[in-house]
Amino acid sequence: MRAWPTLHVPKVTGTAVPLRLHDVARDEVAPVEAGDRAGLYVCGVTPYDTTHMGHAATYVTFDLVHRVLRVNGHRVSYVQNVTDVDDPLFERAARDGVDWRTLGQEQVDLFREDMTALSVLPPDHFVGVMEAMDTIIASVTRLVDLGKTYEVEEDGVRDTYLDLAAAGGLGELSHLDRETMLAFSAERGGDPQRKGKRDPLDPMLWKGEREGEPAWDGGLLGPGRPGWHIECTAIAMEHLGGRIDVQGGGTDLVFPHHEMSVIQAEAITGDRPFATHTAHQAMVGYLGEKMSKSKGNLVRVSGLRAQGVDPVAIRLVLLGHHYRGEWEWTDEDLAAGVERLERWRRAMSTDGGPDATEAITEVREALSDDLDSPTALVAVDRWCERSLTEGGDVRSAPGEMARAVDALLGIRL
Ligand code: 5CA
Ligand code: ZN
Repeated sequence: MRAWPTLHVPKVTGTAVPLRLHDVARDEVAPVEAGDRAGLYVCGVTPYDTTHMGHAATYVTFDLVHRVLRVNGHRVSYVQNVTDVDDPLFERAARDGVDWRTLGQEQVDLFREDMTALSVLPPDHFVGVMEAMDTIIASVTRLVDLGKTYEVEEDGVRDTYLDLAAAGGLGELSHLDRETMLAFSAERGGDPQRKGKRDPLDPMLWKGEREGEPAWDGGLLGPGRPGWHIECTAIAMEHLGGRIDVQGGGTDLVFPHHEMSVIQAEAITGDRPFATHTAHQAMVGYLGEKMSKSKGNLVRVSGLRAQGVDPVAIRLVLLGHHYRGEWEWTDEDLAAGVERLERWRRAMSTDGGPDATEAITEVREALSDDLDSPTALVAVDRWCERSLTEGGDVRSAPGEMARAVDALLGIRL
């Protein structure tokens, strides 16, 4: 599907600092050793109740990965999916008495507007499940041909599962104990209780058609619809091949979603690792709990925009928190973001200032050190403070600083 408009990424003074990023599988911060072309896959929204601050934090975090790689001279191929066929989407549509396709489309439109407002660079491929159906069916069929699947039949309906024992690799990404895996599987769309499965953790690849549910012709798989994890595996592999540099999403996706996506891709290619880095945005909370659609404790980007809040200030609030630490959205934080933006605007609209070279290097270094955006913002704060209190006679400095924060932080003054 159509993504959202792209943005110019200005040139930044100084030299590239190679990106180092935490990899969940290795549990260490390691260099992203991308070649000329870097492949980035980020799990996209299930289109209802978008875009809340948790979603926004995730996409801004991976926008930093995108920007740092771009500024460092890599060409980035960025792919993001849209889970436009999914039970929670059907349930919401039924609750509200609307068609699930209409709900999905409206919410994707809203998501595009929010991403544009937040200056997130668009993916090169923004792919809905419905439009990727053939690719997904081909991936499941390949796993069947490889003998890594089995079927469970109930009331004449056939479901196809991945056979984890045949595929291998369980636990190598998440490092969770089995009890936690079982709990997460039950909480996050799996069916560990289901009778007839070889391993309760085996993920469903193809769900046979049930009455009243949408279904597609799966060829030998029969009519039905895809399981969740195989969608991301198939979409990522179609556009980025059998190896990607960075796989991203929120920490709620580490298990089973990312673990299964990786196992499936490796089962298809016979090669590993599928993702050289898997990185996760920590959960953003509100009023003492994880901000989530199911709880309804949401602060939406569109809601704040409607109140007249400058989306650049929202982005500054998001960047003020390191992606690996959990945090809560508060009004005070937003007020501080609005103030910070106002100071930056004042400092960068003068016709001279203190030399910006060192501050820009600090921003590059902080971001390349596992996306340390809070430290990057403080480096810019310090330069702005000096500029506003002491002034400076380097005519090009405010412009250089403005271009650096635009290119690297996505802050467009
Ligand atoms: N469609 C699937 C991924 S294939 C999905 O998880 N959709 S979602 O709409 O629930 O979430 C979209 C993205 O936002 C995911 O990467 C998810 O991990 C992330 N996310 C959801 N809630 C939060 C939160 N409270 N804090 C941070 N990130 C979140
Ligand atoms: Zn996904």
